[in-house]
Amino acid sequence: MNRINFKDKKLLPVWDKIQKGKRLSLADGLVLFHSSDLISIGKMAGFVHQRLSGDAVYFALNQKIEPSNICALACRFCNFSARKGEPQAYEMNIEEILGRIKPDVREVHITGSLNPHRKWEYYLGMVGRIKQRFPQTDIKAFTAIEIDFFHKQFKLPVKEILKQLKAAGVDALPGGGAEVFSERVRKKLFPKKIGASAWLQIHAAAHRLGIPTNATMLYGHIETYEERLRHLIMLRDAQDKTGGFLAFVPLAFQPGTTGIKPSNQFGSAIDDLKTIAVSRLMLDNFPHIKAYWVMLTEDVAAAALNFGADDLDGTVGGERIAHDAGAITPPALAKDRLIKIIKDAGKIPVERDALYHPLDIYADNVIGKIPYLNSVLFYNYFEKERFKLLPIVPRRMGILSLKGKIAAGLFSLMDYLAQEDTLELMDYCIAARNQVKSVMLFSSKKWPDLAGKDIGITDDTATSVHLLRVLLEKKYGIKANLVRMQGTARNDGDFAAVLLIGDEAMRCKKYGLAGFEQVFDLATEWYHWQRLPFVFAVWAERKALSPNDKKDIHEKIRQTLAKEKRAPSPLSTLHGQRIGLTPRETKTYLDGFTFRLGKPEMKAIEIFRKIVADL
Ligand code: V47
Repeated sequence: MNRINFKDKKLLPVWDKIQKGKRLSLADGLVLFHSSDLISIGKMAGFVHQRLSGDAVYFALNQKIEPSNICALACRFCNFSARKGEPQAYEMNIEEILGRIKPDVREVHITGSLNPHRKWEYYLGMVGRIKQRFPQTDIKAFTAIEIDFFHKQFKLPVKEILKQLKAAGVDALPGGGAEVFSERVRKKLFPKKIGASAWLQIHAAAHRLGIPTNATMLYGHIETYEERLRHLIMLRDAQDKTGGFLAFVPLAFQPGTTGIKPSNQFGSAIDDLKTIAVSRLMLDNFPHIKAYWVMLTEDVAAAALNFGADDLDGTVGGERIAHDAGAITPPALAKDRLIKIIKDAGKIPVERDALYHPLDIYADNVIGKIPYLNSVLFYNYFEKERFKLLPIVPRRMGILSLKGKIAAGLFSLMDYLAQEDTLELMDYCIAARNQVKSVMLFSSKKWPDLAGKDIGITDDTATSVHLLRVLLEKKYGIKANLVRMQGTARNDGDFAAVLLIGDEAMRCKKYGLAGFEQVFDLATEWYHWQRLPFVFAVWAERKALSPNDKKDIHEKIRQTLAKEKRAPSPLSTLHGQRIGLTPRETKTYLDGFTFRLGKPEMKAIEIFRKIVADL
């Protein structure tokens, strides 16, 4: 593992915990915040970044819409809000909002004020019209504060508000309004705003409806380090329960003319970088940490990419909240500029949508890495050298490969079969005999009773969805409607069953998915029918790669697997731990796979290919 030359020896026990995948405590967090060994803190956070996101750094072509600044609240830290009639007060109508969105935007981020003069239909109409005019754009809209306001203003339950927004086109909620989960600070700076428990309940309600969300923390004002850490720990606990948070966004306080005098140790680039790094280290269950350049400045955000941040937010046209409070950053950043910042940090620029699906990448020599436990043995010891690693779910890897962006990787079987003319099969695969444990149909019914029913399909699958169809139609002789789901796993009554894969399937198997009492393992279903293993993924590389590159990749995989045989990497256990498995369960799970393509595997591929073609 990485070597770090610690100046501050008090950090050594913390580093030991991080390497062993143990959770950091409040006391550990305080050690980090009080240490001046900034570089070591950054390296530890970089280690976690690498483990979770590989070399990826995400950004979006996005647009902020702040429909109005007329607000029923008057929080002390906010320079944005206004009263109706004041010269700076404004309200946009829906046409104005539509006029601000450029066609290439892939994420619209809507937050505003609590404007008591607007009707519920205005908000639903706004979302619906944006979706209708720009169907390729994800809508990340309304903070928990606004959701709570809608609930009170329009006398509808929170769940109903969220359901209607989702039906209108909201894809995710932004993380604003959390400020700092401290009653002391709340009473002083934003006494009329909802507190921690209401904020967390609204996010949990969104997660249960399959709406993923972000979380923020406004730092650098009157809060203490301990209050920051308690905020992070509350978010970490909430994430353990729902798994629905995508990104954490530390927001650097902009004093503007608020009159708030930040504590002395705050407001520096050192504090910003440390806060990013501590967030990465404490929030071990958050997939992404965002360096919001608008409030950090471009230079600090660039440095943050080596302090644990794996997301730069995006181009951010139209921002006002920070700029009204005196942020010195430009109003927007060009896509090329973001790509350059990320490349200069030695990372892969990954253009994403609001749900972190990679839409494009801007780097060569990228090796795709399926981010599930079943694939870890190929990557734990992978010496990437001049290659870069991009964790990416199977279906998305297939799409990027079609654009010629993936040099090699573990491909979903169906993607390999569809791209056989440009991809060359290697000797390695992920195949399961008898059971796979991570491709599961969670069902409220027995197989025959699924006829004619809607089955929710995880957006990540490229092969398992075909396996499911094959089983339904050829093994059980029934047809069902397979519907792609967006967002997190849930049961909101829309589906008779849901198909999940990878870590999400394992987590749901372990903790159960309410309403779905029957759990079917698709590899078992296939095995009992065909008496053959099932090949879920195969290693393949671009035919156009140079012979040297090909040789290099083969050699690296061979060495990785050989090293695993000699000394199994503790990283597998750590990964298992993150999804609730004991070390023994992780070992048994991994022992159940075949990683070499043998005769039975090749036969299984041929049979599957024929049945799918027949359908
Ligand atoms: O909630 C208000 C903050 C937030 C100031 O979810 C201020 O991806 C600094 O939430 N100085 C809104 N901050 C912005 C926000 C956000 C931004 C980027 C990405 C995401 C995301 C969310 O701005 C408010 C409040 O905490 N804020 N005033 C100020 N003077």
